Amino acid sequence: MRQSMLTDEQAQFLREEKEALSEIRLALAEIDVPREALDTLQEAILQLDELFLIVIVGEFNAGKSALVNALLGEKVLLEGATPTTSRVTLVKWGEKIAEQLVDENFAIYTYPLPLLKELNIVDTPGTNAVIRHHERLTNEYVPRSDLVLFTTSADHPLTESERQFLERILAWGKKVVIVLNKADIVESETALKEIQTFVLKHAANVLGDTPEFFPVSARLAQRSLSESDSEERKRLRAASRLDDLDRYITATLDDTERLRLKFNNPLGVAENLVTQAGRAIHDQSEDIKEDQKTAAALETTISDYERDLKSELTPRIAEVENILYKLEQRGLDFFDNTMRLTNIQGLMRGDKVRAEFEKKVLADVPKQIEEQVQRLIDWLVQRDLQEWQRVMTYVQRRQAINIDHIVGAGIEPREIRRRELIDSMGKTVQRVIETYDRDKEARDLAAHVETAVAQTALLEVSAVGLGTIVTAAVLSTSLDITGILAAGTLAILGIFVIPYKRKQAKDSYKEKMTSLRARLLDTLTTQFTKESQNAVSRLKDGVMPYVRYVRSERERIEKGEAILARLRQRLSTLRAHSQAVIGK
Ligand SMILES: Nc1nc2c(ncn2[C@@H]2O[C@H](COP(=O)(O)OP(=O)(O)OP(=O)(O)O)[C@@H](O)[C@H]2O)c(=O)[nH]1
Ligand SMILES: [Mg+2]
Repeated sequence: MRQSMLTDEQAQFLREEKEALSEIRLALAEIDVPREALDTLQEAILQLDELFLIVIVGEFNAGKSALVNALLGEKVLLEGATPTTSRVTLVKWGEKIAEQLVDENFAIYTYPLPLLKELNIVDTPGTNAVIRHHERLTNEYVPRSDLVLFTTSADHPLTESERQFLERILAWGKKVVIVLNKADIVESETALKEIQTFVLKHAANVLGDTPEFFPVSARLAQRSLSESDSEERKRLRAASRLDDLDRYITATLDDTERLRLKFNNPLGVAENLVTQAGRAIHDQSEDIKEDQKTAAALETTISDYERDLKSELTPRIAEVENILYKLEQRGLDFFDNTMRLTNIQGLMRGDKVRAEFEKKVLADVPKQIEEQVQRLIDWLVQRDLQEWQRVMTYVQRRQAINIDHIVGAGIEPREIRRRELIDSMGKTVQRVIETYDRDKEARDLAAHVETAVAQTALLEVSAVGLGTIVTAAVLSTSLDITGILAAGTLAILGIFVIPYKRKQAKDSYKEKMTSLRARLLDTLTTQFTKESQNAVSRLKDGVMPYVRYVRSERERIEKGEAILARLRQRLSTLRAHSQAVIGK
């Protein structure tokens, strides 16, 4: 865009627009928009500094090259009945007529025509040609254009593939003008009107608006140029109707209108990319839905599991506590019943008292405790296996969905990654379940508990089974007390001290039992909490890579959505601003 044509305000806007679009491009790069799309936007931004660009598109053989030749008034470009134009061809102003084949996809023609000082024209290879490569060239060039001359031929006006192409052009936010070429082959004005109605109706359906429409004959226009008879020349020129299109390009499309189209061109491109990115993100968001459900189910079941273990542990350990309370009570009763004056004979025999104590007080407490702890272990092991099986059902459900979707074309890398994670999680869970040996798990757990109980300095002995440990602990506690009743002591102090001794024995016993209970319960609680946590951790290790991936994907998608929302806002502000500085 020639800066001299711009007001200060417009020049300022142009700078802002370029800056904003570069930022938009960077933001799009952040959300994985494909490289080619970013390049397209870059090209469109650069195009702001170039002359107004008209791109002629249409199916092969529609007469695009003939139309450019007619507009230029010279047979510059090659025409032909078969797919002819193979390069995107830029026609621009130059002092001399020259042709430069830049590469196999691109050519530049220079021509000393005044109109070309104001605008550039691009001829493109026809769409729907057998040579798909041509179509690609055309699609790539469309985003750069400021105005598209959509050329359709009167012998097959607006074919289905043309209609689809029109849709693609519209997606880029282009201003489209429809040229119906080869009007000379239409036999009557009525037939031409019919064609016009048909084309405009369908084009309006696509574009949402009735576009400008120019029926022309490039052939008659060209013929008029070589006609020597001036009357005939005029007649042919009039019959070609090319002047209407000419006038539209030179006059109607005045500076302001061109500026408007130019300013809006890269906005349309950016909007289209945002729309495409939005669609891609939406699809990804749909794709991840099943995984979100699965991940949420896994997280819930594991946290429920964790909570259950915690909440069930307390009452189960309380049962052990209860056994110990009863033991204490029986001990106290024992002292009350045994340490009596009437039983002085019995008391004199410490070993007998001790045997009595073991039989009546300790009784089967060790066995009870052992059984209770075993129940706790069995419950923990059972619950653990059950949890793995539950996790397996969620994994299998998710895998079944993958199998359902296996038919269908190319799987995306993201999808592949997700499937890998699901499969590896499935394998881990499967392996754990298949090799789960309940007896061994229970044995290992029991061994851990015994070691822990032995290690809490309840006893300085190595573990020989929980029951034995408990027996020894209780007896060592109680033996002190029965020791108070040693025959010698009684003999020396006589019978008067018995009530006092009884109280002392009971207090001491109570105190020691309290401490024994506290230590035993504390050890069991600590150990079982640790075991529960291990079980939960193992489960988490199996599923967390997947859960974390799903979470991070969700975050990525949300971030993308937020960026796109911001870009939409930014683009609409830019559009409004563009409108304001152009004064329309
Ligand atoms: N009857 C008639 N024939 C035309 C007219 N314009 C072009 N033709 C003929 O239509 C054929 C195709 O013209 P081109 O200009 O090469 O068509 P194109 O759209 O550039 O084709 P590709 O380059 O292959 O995409 C040629 O034989 C032209 O002579 C016209 O106005 N009337
Ligand atoms: Mg051509």
